[in-house]
Amino acid sequence: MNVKNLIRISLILFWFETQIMIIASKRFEIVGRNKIPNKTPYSTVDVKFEQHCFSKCHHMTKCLSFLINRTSNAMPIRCHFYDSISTNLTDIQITTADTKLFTTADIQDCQDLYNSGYKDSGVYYINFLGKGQRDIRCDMEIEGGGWIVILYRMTGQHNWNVGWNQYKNGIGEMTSDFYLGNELIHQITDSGQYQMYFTTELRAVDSPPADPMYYGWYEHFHVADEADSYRLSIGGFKGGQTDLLTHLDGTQFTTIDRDRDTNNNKNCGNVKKGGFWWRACGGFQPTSIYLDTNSMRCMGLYTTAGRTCTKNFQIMIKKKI
Ligand SMILES: [Ca+2]
Repeated sequence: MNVKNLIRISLILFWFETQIMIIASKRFEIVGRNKIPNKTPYSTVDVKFEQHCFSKCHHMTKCLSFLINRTSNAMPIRCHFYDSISTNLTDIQITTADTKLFTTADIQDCQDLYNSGYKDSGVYYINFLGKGQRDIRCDMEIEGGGWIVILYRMTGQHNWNVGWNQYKNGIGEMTSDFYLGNELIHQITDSGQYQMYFTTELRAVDSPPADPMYYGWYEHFHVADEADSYRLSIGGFKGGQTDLLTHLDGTQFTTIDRDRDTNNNKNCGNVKKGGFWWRACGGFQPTSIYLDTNSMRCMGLYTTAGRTCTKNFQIMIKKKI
């Protein structure tokens, strides 16, 4: 057996093992069975073997995703080629047809998406950090785009007054309000140097109307492991109205069932009805009750005008380049 055949057989074995195919510099990964992109393929060809779909897509610069469709016994394999990366959930629909959808696999976070031409904020289905396919929400508008959203509260969904394990594993899902979860945030921020950015819209009724948007940008953001109670490192205030977070550098995460804040008299998780990093329970409360007009509990923060309720909250992180 010559070397060429050996390589060919190895590739085929690898293909059956993992459903991932690497051809030269282009790497493909399966992103769905019985799923098809909403858009029309720019080209469709019939072939004898599935591997032919891979090699054809590889040789077309334009091809970024393809579908393998077994149409009939007479013509067993049909390849549909697409000129976009099919990972956005809104671009894919379920079908009863026997299909396998592949897309280029070098998209592992929001920055990769942005660099590949995905400039719309939203939920994408990608091989996140190479850990497997999952939903992830990206912000593509703020400061160069490519931000991974870790906290998203727009509509008051879900109970945020929950314990350690919920904050560890995450609250909600990417298509609604959510918290990504401390364990994953730890893994992300441990994989490189990360920056953090938050945005919030102050409630006009009790905020200076001229300045309803509030934001903060920090050059350094890291969350330690669970053994260290997801200790926060934050610093390098780079932009925003007020530096609300540098004083939380070095604090551990607190929830209603695990008091790790530096307030000796109270559990800030109980006081604020949500989990976060705190010293004296004040300043920045993105996980508090969404809004209770009776008690005036809300997602709040301290501005120069005093404590203010907010309409929404978004916290995101991005690897420093
Ligand atoms: Ca305490």
